[in-house]
Formats: sequence, structure tokens, C-alpha cells
Amino acid sequence: MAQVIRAQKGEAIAHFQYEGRLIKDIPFGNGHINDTFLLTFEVRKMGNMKVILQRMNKKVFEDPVMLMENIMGVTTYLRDMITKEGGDPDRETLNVIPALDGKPYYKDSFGDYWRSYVFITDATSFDQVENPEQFYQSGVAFGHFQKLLADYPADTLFEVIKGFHDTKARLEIFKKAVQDDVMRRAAKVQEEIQFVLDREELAGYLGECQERGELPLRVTHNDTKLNNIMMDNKTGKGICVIDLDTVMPGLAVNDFGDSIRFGASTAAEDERDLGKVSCSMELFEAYTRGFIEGCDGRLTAKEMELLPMGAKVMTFECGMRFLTDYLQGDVYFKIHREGHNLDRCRTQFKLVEDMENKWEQMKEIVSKYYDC
Ligand code: ADP
Ligand code: GN1
Ligand code: MG
Repeated sequence: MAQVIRAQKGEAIAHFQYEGRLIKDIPFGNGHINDTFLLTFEVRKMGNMKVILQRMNKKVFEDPVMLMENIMGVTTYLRDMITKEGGDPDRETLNVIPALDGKPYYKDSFGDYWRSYVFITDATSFDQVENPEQFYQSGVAFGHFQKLLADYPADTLFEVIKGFHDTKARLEIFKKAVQDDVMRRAAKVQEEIQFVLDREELAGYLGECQERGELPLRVTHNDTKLNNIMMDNKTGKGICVIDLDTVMPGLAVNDFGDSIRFGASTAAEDERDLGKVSCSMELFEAYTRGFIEGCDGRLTAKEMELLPMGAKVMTFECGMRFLTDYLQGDVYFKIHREGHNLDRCRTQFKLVEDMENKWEQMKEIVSKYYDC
């Protein structure tokens, strides 16, 4: 986060509708995309107020204004739905703090866009699952999120990143990165490159199902990692789905799959000791049960059937994206050490292999919940 110039952040802070005196400002969270800060303000006798301030990643998000329009649309809708359900909309969805001019973002003099959210207190986002119950709860919350947005007018959503989960298109980008080999790294990763080429057919699988009308396009989150959900410290429930940058029309099986690739792994996404990495069937089952419950009957039989495929394809796609970024010189995902993206790619491919070995078991687990 060293690249965030203090003056730049200071300028942004001065342009939001904050109250009180800033007493603490620290980098926050483990996201790979935005620069996130936790600010604490002392508001006279009312005590301290915490907010999240983010510099949006301008390489990743080419149109932050439209992105914020999506987020305003979705969070306003969610507030309404949560209120109708008797929930607490101040805690159960993101709440945008406007800039002084009333806009949901501030554009600084360096051309960077900033936004701010109310900090969700007494809740935690986890980088690794601690127990199956916790993963089950995150499944309920992501499934419920999908249910809440089931009738949201999908055609009003701007496509923030074109072809975000178009695995086939990502395969082509990967092949070009191998061919261009701008960092001269391809020779070192022949085994990983071959891993992708041996599984090319995976890339087109879900897209083709959708084209044939077998899978419906829904409003989906598209980045359902465990650390994109706040878990309530007291109840242990998934209280709020965050990181709404990529809410777009997509496939429910991909939302399911992205959670599995991150949360059902027995190790961290960037673990170097691959001996520690596997796809836990206990965790897979816990999430499956929670997600299906949260979706509350909205999933079609075909979607149910393809949940394991969603897990395999999302893990394959993510590994391929990490490898592409490694080959391109680490221009997309934030890295914290040399070879970080390669380490991440290797855990994903190890998981894909493990899923291939456990394929029948994964299908059996899903079929147990068909009638929920
Ligand atoms: P990125 O796109 O970089 O992943 P996120 O929006 O997910 O950015 O934010 C990064 C981290 O910041 C999250 O994983 C979470 O820990 C924390 N965070 C983000 N928004 C909030 C919020 N409103 N309240 C509390 N923590 C938050
Ligand atoms: C990024 O923003 P974050 O860290 O929650 C990425 C996801 C990847 C994930 C891999 C906008 O998620 O697509 O699956 O890293 N988000 C974007 O950990 O590209
Ligand atoms: Mg995130």
C-alpha cells in the first residue's frame, strides 16, 4: 500500500461526509484488488466511529462511476428487502458514505477514485475457514444474497468487467500470455502451462450450458470468497456480504464454486507446501448444505447437478488467472512476495486435481440435498 501517497489519501478523507476528529488510519483487510483503510473518528461525546475508505483499483475497474452506480442500485434494493424481512439494514448490507458533493465516490487530483462505507462492527472476515459450521453459515449467507437479488432488474446492471467469468475467453488470454512471455517466465512453468492445456475443455463447459438454455443467468456476486463476507462475532452467522464490485449477471454455480475453491481448501490460497492443500469433503458438504438452504428453492435441478462443476471450473479459472498474471509480470493481483501468483496458481491446480479424484463423492454429497 506504499503506493498510496499520504497526501492523496488526505485529500480523499477531506472530501467525504465524515464527522469528528480522525484519530486512527490503518491499512485493512487482505483483498487482492483495492487499497482498503480503516479510519477511526472521535465524534465529541458520542465516542468513536469507524469507517472503511477504499481507493478503487483503476487498472481493474475501468469505469468506477458506473461501478458505484451498480453498488448504489444493489445496496438500496437490498436495504429494502432486508427491512421487509425484519433484518437490520444498517448492518446487513454495505452502506455508502457520500462525498461532500453528494456523489457516492470522490475523484482525487491524481485521477484515482475513492469510496467509503460504514464499518460493520462486531464482525470479522476470515481468510481461512475455522470449522465446518462457520463455512455452512457463509453458504447460507451467499445463498440468501442470491435469493434477495433474484428479482433485481439484471439488465440495469453495468458489466463492470467484461467476460469476468468467461473461462473460455480467459483461456485465450492465458494462451496469449504464454506466447508473448513478456517476463521470460514461461520456461519455468511448463508443468503448470501443460496442466491448463490438458483441461481446455473445462473452459467452455458452463458457458455452453448457458448458451443452450440449461443454466439461467441470474444476478450473482461473482467473487464469493470467504473474506468477502462479515461473520457476526456473537452469533457466528454470515451477517453481511461485502465486496460488491463484481455484482453482475452470472451463474449461480460459479458463485457456489468460487466459495468452494477458497473455503473448502485445507490450506491458504497462497500455501507453498502443497502437501497441505486438499479439498475437504466435510467442508464441501457444509457449504453445499448452507448454500442450497440459503437459495431457498430457487436453484433448478440442472444448477444443483452442476454445483461440483462450478467448483472445478472456478478453481481451474482462478489458477489460470494467477498463472496468467505471473506470466504478465504481476500486473493484476496484489503480490506480497516474489512468485506469489505462482504459489497461488499451484494451490488452485492442486485443488482441481483433488476434486478430480473426489468427483463421485462431490456429486453424491450434492445429490443428498436435491430435495431441500
Ligand atoms: P478487495 O476487492 O480488495 O478484496 P474488499 O471490498 O473485499 O476489497 O475489502 C477488503 C477487506 O476489507 C475485506 O475483506 C474486509 O475484511 C474489509 N472490509 C471491507 N468493507 C468492510 C466494511 N464495510 N466493514 C468492515 N470491514 C470491511
Ligand atoms: C480477487 O477482490 P478479492 O481479493 O476479493 C478477484 C477474484 C479472485 C480472487 C482470488 C475483482 O478477489 O476474482 O477470485 O481475488 N477479484 C477481482 O483470491 O478480480
Ligand atoms: Mg474482497
